[in-house]
Amino acid sequence: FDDCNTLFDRQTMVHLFEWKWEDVAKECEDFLQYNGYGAVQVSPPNEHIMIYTNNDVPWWVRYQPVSYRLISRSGTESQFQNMVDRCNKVGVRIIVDSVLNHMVGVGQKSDDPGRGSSGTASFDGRDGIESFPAVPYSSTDFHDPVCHGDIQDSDYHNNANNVRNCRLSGLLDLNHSSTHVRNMVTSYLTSLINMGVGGFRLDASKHMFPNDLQYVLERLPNLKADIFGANQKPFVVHEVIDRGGEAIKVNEYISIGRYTNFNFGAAVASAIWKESDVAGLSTLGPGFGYGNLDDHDILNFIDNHDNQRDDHPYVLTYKNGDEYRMGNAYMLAWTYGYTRVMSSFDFKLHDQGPPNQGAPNYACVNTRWPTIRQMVQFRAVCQGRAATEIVTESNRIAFAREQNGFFAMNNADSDWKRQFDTTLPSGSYCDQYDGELQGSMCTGQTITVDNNGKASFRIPARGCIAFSVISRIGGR
Ligand code: ARE
Repeated sequence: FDDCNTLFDRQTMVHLFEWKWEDVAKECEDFLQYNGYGAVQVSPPNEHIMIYTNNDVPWWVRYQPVSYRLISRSGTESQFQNMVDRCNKVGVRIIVDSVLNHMVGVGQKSDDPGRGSSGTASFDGRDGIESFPAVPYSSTDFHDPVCHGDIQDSDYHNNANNVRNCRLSGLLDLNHSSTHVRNMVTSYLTSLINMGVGGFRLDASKHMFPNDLQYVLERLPNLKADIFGANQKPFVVHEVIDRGGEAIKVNEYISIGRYTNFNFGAAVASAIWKESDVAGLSTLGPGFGYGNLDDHDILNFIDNHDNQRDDHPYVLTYKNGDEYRMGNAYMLAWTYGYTRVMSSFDFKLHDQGPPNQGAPNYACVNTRWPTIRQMVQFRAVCQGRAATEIVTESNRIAFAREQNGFFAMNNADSDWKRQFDTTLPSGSYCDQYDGELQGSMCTGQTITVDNNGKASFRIPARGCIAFSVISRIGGR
């Protein structure tokens, strides 16, 4: 379940958080296929609760399922199928955010004012009733006999059973040891595979027993052979937050997929904020502190849809502007894990739902980050190339990607000027961090590499430089 099943030169996933299926399809065709993106993580496609407050529907309704029918704020089943087909056709995989741990929050029911569902299913989440006829689930499918209440904060540190049996903030907790529940979630994931999806981000895996998940995952069919080739297993990444000191350890999940490495974004943020030294980022990888497991165990990211909404995020988010650019650039330049970047929407309030149009209106504003687009291409062209010629100074790091690329980050407050061994063929290269190559014109700094692969150049204070064989002026 570790294999991302993406094309070799497409090594980054993008989370198109809350995007509509029609917009995702268009994004695959118009943008992602040309820029090195291998996969899209899409918001949960199944039917969910709708809660209307002040003319808004919070983003988190997507995490309260009422059935496994494919009808959500992002679109209908046929729109979903159309997106999967169109993205696969241009070599971009769809990874489905799958909410298997629970159903709606206790007490929510479809006939309450201001409540409903994104489809037509009725449901009654009152304690003890717990009825979801469109699956169907009834009260016996939940964990109430083992734990009738919420997970407590202290459980995270000392009671793994409670974390898995009790309710995560009031969400009705399914019992995955039950044959019926196992069959229902297996058939949900199976139907998605049969529609052509490439894998799953499993929401709240921490809150489910690994052996129950293993039972389900082992019963899934292979991916569609006409798209992915014969005998391919779906990609699986478990949402497990384990930054140390937890009763539940990431290691419990890595035999059944990758896990979401929350340490990475934290380490990059603290280095960019100078709480530590960016020179130390050269050790980010297997063996670097707790939870930094092998490459194939890891999905790395700078921020996700949850921690970007924290009151005081411990990670960089779009609100950090240039620092966010630096953090993402570092992640994409560095060799570790499979990477995921975030595409969401501007928000003022934690609960705020997406803007009505679902996707940015590119005709009016250009909301994409050119640096991230360039760095995703950089990562694609450097795939399989080790980081070599690593140079570190205080608050500075630079490295080559073995004859294919070169990256430097200068987090000091003065310019960094020196000679580097780039390992690149001689020629003139265009900086992909602050500029880009447009035809034969470079919109940023030009770097000249001599016959020995050496180049002298300046990296601005608190800035980066990146260049690669695809930014060679005059071609590779
Ligand atoms: C909403 C309301 C709640 C209400 C509930 C039920 O906000 O007030 O009680 O509905 O009616 C998202 C939102 C929630 C939202 C939920 C359902 O974040 O606010 O609740 O959707 O609509 C833990 C889990 C981890 C989880 C995070 C948020 O381990 O799995 O909490 N992340 C995923 C998703 C979320 C989603 C859910 C799970 C639920 O990414 O977007 O919630 O499907 C320590 C621990 C972590 C713990 C963390 C926070 O770090 O180590 O394990 O994460 O604290 O508690």
